[in-house]
Amino acid sequence: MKQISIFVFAFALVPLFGLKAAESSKTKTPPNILVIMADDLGYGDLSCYGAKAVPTPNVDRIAAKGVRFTNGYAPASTCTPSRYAMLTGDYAWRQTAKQTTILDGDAPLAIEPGSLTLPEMLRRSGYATGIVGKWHLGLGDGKTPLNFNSEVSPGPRQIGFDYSIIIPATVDRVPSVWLENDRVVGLDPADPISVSYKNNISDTPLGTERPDLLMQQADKQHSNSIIHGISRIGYMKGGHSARFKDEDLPHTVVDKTVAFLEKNQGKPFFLYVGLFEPHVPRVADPRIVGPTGKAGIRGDVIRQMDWQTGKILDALERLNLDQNTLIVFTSDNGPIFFDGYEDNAKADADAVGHDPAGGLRGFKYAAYEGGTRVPFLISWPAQVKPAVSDRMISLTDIMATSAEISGAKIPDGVARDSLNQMPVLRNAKANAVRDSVVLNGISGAYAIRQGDWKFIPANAAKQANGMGSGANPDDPRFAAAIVRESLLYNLADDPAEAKNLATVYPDKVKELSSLLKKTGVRNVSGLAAD
Ligand code: NG6
Ligand code: CA
Repeated sequence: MKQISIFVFAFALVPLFGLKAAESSKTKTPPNILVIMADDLGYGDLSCYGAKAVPTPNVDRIAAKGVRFTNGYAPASTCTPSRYAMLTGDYAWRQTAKQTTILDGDAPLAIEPGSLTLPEMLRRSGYATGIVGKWHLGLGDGKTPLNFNSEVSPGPRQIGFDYSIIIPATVDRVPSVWLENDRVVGLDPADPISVSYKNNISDTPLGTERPDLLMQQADKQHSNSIIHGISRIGYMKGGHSARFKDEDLPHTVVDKTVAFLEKNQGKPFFLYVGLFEPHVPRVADPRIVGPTGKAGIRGDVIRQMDWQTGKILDALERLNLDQNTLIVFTSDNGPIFFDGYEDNAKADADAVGHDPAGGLRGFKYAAYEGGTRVPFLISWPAQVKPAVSDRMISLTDIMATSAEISGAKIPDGVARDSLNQMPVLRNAKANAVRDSVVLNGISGAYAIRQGDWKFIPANAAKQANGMGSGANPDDPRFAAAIVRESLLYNLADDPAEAKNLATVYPDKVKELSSLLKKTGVRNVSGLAAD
């Protein structure tokens, strides 16, 4: 009797063990890695982070399946340095030779070709790598003038992406075209493109000349060439058949992303999707969002961003890739209402009580929390349980985390600001991997957060700078980013950075000041002498 029961018991275990073995070998396949980065999306802009007036059910699907970080950071409050940091694992201010402030559409490549970036690391580990959407990290070598009529290189494909379909800078900067694998899409050789950020070479009227042609009135900086009813920063001539229409952008993003997923479903892949929303100019396609919703146009383009995310998630599910794909959903910097175009964003949001920064202080451009703390979701259903985590994480950490799960090695001196966050992803209650983070605003503003303390040294800037060519340095929005006196906050008691404790805790100021110096930050006037 005893024997029989042991036999039965052992037999019953066989299928169980068999299943376990199959499961673990399946999850041993390196996961796909998909980074979806919104543009200027704030900490309070998603319904999974508490937004009431802007529904984001699709992004919320990622939150429901993964870890929602409440202390996730973009290391800069503007696009170029944040994306640089994400792709290299280094804070952008570490590099000296190249420019990593907001780049023009004809600026040279800001990342060294051939360097070991996040995509290059994964490519060397056998991943298929691709980028779809916003680039804004420069193109060309800076020696020969950029020529958009032939191969535009070096660019994404020289820093690790096998496949690339990008717009060069921002939607509000010329050239208003797509580049696929280094060539302008839909270009007629008989109508070559030229671009200038200095001289008016435009063959379409300027915003300043024909405001009657504009869908949205714009400030002076955004009033150069008009492309399909929107005036942009910079002058563009030719390339008429290649010029995108703003309302088509989300469709191209979805189509190209889904095509990449279909093509590469058989191997591990790394895909970086740079969504354009809710950055200006805000143009929503009514075929996607229907009539304008409660929170106005900014709410509409967030819904449009959510729609694209949903289409991408649907494709992953259809291709059975959803379990073993690690998805990061985040933003490159905090939100802003007015950023050059009169689209009534602030009044519409105020009317429904929508706060894009979710109660944090400041906006895009500033080193305050509102400029740098962003939505940060990571899901990987095969390995990571849903959780909410208050542990600190930065965009730079995507690289070391990806190395860990793909088996790639990061040599010394590379990805210096990147930390492997797998311990936190595996156990939301694990000790924090990241103890501090450095944040960088415009005009040389820096901040360091360590634990609950945040220190923002005064900087010497008299006027705002670092906002890209043509911007008005006297603009009050930029002035708000300048730090005139050193600031110390305790974020646990004062998440909105309202109570400056710098004179109350001078030792804390000293400690964080020397910690910030130790990271390598230079030329900040408010740092204490050693
Ligand atoms: C600024 C533009 C802004 C935006 C930004 C880049 C002003 C007045 N102008 O120069 O509209 O294009 O550059 O944004 O602010 S980012 O998110 O790509 O960094
Ligand atoms: Ca941005």
